Amino acid sequence: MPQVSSELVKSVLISTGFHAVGITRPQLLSGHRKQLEDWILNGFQGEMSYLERNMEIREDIRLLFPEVRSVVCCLMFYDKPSGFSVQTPLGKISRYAAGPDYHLVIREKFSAALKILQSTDGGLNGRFFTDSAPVFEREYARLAGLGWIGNHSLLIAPKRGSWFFIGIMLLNRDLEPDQPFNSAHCGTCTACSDACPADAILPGKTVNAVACISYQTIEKKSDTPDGSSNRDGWIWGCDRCQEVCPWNKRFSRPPVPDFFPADPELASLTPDRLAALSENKFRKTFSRSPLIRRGKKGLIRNISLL
Ligand code: B12
Ligand code: SF4
Ligand code: SF4
Repeated sequence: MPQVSSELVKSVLISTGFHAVGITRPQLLSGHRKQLEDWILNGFQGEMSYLERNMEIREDIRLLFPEVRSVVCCLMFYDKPSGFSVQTPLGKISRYAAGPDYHLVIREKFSAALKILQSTDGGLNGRFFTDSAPVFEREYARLAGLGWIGNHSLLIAPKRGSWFFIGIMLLNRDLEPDQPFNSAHCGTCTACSDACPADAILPGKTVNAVACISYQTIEKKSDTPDGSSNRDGWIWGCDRCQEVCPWNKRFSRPPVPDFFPADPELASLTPDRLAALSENKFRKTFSRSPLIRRGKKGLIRNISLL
């Protein structure tokens, strides 16, 4: 049986629904490990203690999947149609969370793509993930030539902006790598750090996660107050640093059917109706939504802290 080529891997991933694919080789990311360790020493991780674990794997992706020969990085955009509003009767909900959970969508796409590729190459073995593995995803996507890391610390794709998720597939095949994206195009712009309602964007493309509204509304489990009290109306995530970025203002893509239409419940759900929903009904209503993550209690906490 023939082995897959980089062209075939890319075309299968694009046909399954990814919007950009780049390939690189596994690398030792010791500089990034050191930066992450310093970041943690500053306490920027807050309650996200998982970031303190598996440092060896973060540094060397081969420990995650010893057979890995190629790191295939994929972008999936979640742009919304013009006129879309993050404002709901509950408060502002980040646009990534308005439709189905990207973890589910991306996993389904990777699973379908790997099956297709394995039907051509029986010895092909792979692992895939988005967000969930101890991997420097933005750096790998940069090494795979997909964009640069902006001052808000997110990856920006040239002429496309940053409204996307990164998914990674590790394969046991030597594929042709792409050129890393070695330039950066923020120039003298400071729009994201100027606009951040929580002053969370620090010099050196660093974000103090504890201050960031995204952490406060999604990641933080406890009710102990910390970080900024200014939530800027957000009850789930925050899009401010990306909304003001000229790369997102200048370039937009057609809405992506996988993430749209937005959950119809969100347009009509008021705080009173939410409070009246049983936990069971809440879980059923939002079974494919990222909002399920902190349960009904978490959402109510976020609304009460506005
Ligand atoms: C933890 C986390 C968060 C935290 C911390 C954010 C952060 N900036 O790190 C919180 C909860 C705040 C968060 C928020 C959001 N997140 Co988040 N998050 C992650 C996660 C799981 C890990 C990121 C991480 O490792 N942070 C640790 C710190 C230390 O990283 P860092 O500050 O960038 O520092 C690195 C570099 O700057 C570099 N560096 C700095 N100086 C130097 C110097 C040298 C010499 C070297 C070598 C390196 C170096 O080294 C550091 C380590 O890599 C990734 C998924 C993943 N596995 O990568 C998603 C991810 C970054 N998040 C994502 C998204 C979409 C978001 C939100 C937009 C969601 C929302 N709408 O609310 C916000 C955006 C906030 C923001 N401006 O960052 C996407 C980003 C997609 C993109 N376009 O880049 C990712 C990639 C998830 C995915 N799979 O799509 N997130
Ligand atoms: S997501 Fe919001 S709070 Fe977090 S860094 Fe961006 S603008 Fe600031
Ligand atoms: S808003 Fe400006 S500084 Fe921030 S990421 Fe975008 S281009 Fe870079």
